[in-house]
Amino acid sequence: MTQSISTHLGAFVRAESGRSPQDSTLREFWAGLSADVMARLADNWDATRKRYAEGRQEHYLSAEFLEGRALLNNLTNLGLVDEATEALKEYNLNLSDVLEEEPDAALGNGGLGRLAACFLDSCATLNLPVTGYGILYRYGLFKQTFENGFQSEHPDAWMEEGYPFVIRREEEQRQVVFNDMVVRAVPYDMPITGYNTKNVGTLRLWKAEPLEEFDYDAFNSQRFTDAIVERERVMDLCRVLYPNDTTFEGKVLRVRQQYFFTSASLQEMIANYQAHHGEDLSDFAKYNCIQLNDTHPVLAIPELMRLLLDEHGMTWEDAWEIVTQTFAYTNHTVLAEALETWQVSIFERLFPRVLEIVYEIDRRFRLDLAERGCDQGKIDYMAPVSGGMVHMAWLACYASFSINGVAALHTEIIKRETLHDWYEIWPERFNNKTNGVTPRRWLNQCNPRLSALLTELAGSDAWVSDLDKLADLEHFADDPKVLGWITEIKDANKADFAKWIKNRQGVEVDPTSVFDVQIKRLHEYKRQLMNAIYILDLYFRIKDNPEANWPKRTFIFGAKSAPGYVRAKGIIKLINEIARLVDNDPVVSEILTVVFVENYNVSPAEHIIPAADVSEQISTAGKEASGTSNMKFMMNGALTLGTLDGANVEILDAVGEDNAYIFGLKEEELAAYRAQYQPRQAYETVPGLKRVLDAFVDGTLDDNGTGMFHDLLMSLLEGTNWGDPADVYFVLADFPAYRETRDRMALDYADRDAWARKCWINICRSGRFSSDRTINDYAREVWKIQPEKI
Ligand code: Z15
Repeated sequence: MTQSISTHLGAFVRAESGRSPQDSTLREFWAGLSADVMARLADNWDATRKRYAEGRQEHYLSAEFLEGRALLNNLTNLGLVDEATEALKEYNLNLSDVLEEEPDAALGNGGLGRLAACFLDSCATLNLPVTGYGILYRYGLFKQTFENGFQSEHPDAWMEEGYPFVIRREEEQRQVVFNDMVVRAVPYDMPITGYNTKNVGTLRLWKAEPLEEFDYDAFNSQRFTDAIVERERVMDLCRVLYPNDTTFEGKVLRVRQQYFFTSASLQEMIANYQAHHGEDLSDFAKYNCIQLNDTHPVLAIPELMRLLLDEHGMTWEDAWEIVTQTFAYTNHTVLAEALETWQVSIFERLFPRVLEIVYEIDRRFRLDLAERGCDQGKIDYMAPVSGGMVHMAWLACYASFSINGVAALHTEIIKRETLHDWYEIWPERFNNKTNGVTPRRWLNQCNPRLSALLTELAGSDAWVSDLDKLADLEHFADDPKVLGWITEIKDANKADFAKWIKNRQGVEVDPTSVFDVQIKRLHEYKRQLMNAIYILDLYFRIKDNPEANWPKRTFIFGAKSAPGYVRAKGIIKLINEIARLVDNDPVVSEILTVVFVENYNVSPAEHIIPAADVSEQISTAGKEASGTSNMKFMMNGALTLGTLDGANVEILDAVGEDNAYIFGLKEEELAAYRAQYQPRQAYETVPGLKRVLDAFVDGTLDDNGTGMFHDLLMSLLEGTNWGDPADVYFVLADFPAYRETRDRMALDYADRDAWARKCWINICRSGRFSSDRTINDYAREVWKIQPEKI
């Protein structure tokens, strides 16, 4: 199709609305324009799929893909943004208004799911033969509202009103067999377009459906309602995304989901192999590599064994050889509460044959380790099955040829601690792949002003798919004219944000204030509580001395808490109460504003990040495996206020100490610090701290009688009765250094040229945090795949 958008838009909109375009809604325009985009990419998509099916491929298995919106991404990649803008003008519509109609595909919780989405974007752009496999959740991550400052959760039926970017592929369905049900797995494919390429990759999301449209027996024997109930039991399988980030919840339905999508994906890989390379599966690993995104898809290991043994008649030895050359495992966390361990009894109930295979892997593992001279204690600890539990990470480490962490520090920690015993035996399996983010969505699309400047200064847009090119622009850091433009662009982005948040939540923010942002899942280790304590302390300091020359600041939060994570919900309520306290104070509200963005998600992030001045990356050292918002902020010219944790370490390495604000205890200092740490002493002696913490419980802040704020205080001062020490995450220990650094940062902002210079250096040195760099490293060092340009 070579005709312009305006030629067909009316027809596409009519097909959606059944009305004239003049009478159609914005939503129908969104659907119509999206349908046009799908029509335009169809042939290239088909050609890409056929091409990839022939050669060596990588399969990215992930329980989560946090895609966000698709239309602008696809319009940009197809070079259609200007045409679409013009076409909509004929109907007196704005492209940005139409884009805002699109629901976020929030099939992920946070960093891990968004990473998978960035990776697919890079694979498409780099023409790499990679396919993503996941689950078509009917309900994505819950929608968050605040009711009197408390988080409440609402279902996100994101595709109930129709979603144009997935295609059902009825003819490619598979069967997944559980002990107690047989399920049809129907693939829904989402096209993944790339920048400056015709290649279109695929995200394949499986949907569970009953084997037969109706259970005719049940219908005919007057058990109509039973038949309906049985159908719903199958549909339950992919009904909802579990809303936990970095915490494990051992629900049976969850393990069903995991087996469902891994089994369906493997069956497809085998069928595709046989269609192209013959019945004999000996060369399976030559043509296929599977990346396991955390342990959620680790059931693929015993399931591939089962398929090779039972369905394809292979010997154990041959099958194991293939399995151990196929799988690569990415670890995303060192938090103990995230480690997936399933009760043997659950496996027994759902898929006894898979359990049998897991036991056999376990038996051979134990023999293997005994032969290596390991003692029984060590063998029992490392075994895939022990204490009646299946340890998914241990299984992954044993069967995978590659084990990687997601930032340099994180990889060192898993080698030294979390997976140390495996590292001792198989050091060659371990490697680091520092995360990255796609500069298409996270710079080119979300920050058009800055992107235009980069393109103008660079003389082309080549930086969009080769972010290292920005390094050539660093000399403009000494050009006062350019520094002025950087400041103007940031101010314009902040004014846009102010309009957006006013319209969304009715909050007024001052675009001339420092925008200080922490957006990420709510977790104690991420220390939103330390941020809140700072703001409350600042509030009291301003009350003490209102005449001083306080810089104006806007504190922006975005965070969802897992619905069952009571303490995290307490922190949300606390921040909302501090926002109210500040807002109700006639003096302080002239200087400070606290905004908690409701329902934080990918598309809000696209509004927030380009407007940020300060990027809060304040996790307890050693706890944040990588972090990825830190990279998005850097690319958009916000300065990092952070600890030496995760990828912050590498950001500091890239920009140097003059261009980042680093504070706090280091990971290697924490153990010794813990031995003598007395949070209560910090409470008594650190100036201002007692006043702030007492305000949790003395009536200054109101938790509506829930006791939440008292619990937060106790978590800092007393520890818990289940054995955690007080202040597990060193909030009070790091608070003085955090306060000093953050204060200094706010003062530094006043010199806008000096500040802009730092921002520019951050932007120009962000090349290594493009997911293109990450994916090239995976492709070369782990997947051994080559670009296949159509
Ligand atoms: C998740 O979002 C992350 C790790 C996990 O183990 C789970 Cl279950 C979810 C995050 C890490 O917390 C974050 O540091 C990292 O940047 C991200 O994965 C991508 O690797």
